[in-house]
Amino acid sequence: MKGFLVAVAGVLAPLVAAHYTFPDFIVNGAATGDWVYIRETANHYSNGPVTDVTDPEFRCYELDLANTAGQTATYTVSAGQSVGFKAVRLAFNIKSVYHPGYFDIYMSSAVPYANSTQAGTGPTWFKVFEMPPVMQNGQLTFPSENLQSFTFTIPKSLPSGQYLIRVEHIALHAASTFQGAQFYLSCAQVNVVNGGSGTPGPLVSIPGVYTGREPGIMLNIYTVPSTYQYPSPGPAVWHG
Ligand SMILES: *[C@@H]1O[C@H](CO)[C@@H](O)[C@H](O)[C@H]1NC(C)=O
Ligand SMILES: [Cu+2]
Repeated sequence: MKGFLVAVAGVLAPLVAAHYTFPDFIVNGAATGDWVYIRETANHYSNGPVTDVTDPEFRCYELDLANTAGQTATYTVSAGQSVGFKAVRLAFNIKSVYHPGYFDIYMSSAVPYANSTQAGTGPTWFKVFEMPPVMQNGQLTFPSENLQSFTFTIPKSLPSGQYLIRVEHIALHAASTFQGAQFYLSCAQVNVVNGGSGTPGPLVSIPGVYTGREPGIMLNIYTVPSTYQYPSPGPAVWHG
């Protein structure tokens, strides 16, 4: 039996070990169950990435574009609270992001509700968090690599209301050609209370925010010069 398990793992590992999903929402440090407040993604089993940034599935990668939103619960959180996402890698259930890449989180107001399929279909998205590659001692390094939990504070000035929170990890290990970057993503559904009167922005559409040819998306991470500064794709972070 042991030999059989090892043999199966050996066959499967090259297919799935390198991929991951973000099925768990984190509130105040505690992770919720898989796909409860996060729309179940089409790659929930394969863990494979999105590579076409113009695909409607680039928004939230739902298992079912028409129905998954309505089947997902909405978590009520306060502005100023710490929330986030936990990564899971299918193989051996190791919880972490595996590839070198760029990590960020977007939010979008959700009309009429976070559980509506039409939520987030306009130019309503703004970036709230990022963890870019950084140059260290002449080496490009990736702070998000091998992390399992990613949290940020919902700005106190964010107006109360229904929102989507979209996590995105852009894996860059094979990004030197067009569509070589791998996008791992999912969307949480939240109802923000105790908010303020801030104006989030800049606002972008998803899909639409990227062409796939940005210097932070299409690049060879192994050949950059020691003076290289990674250019984050997409809008600047809104801090509230
Ligand atoms: C969608 O969210 C709204 C607002 O929270 C809620 O009233 C409604 O019951 C939800 N729909 C489903 C199908 O759960
Ligand atoms: Cu992978």
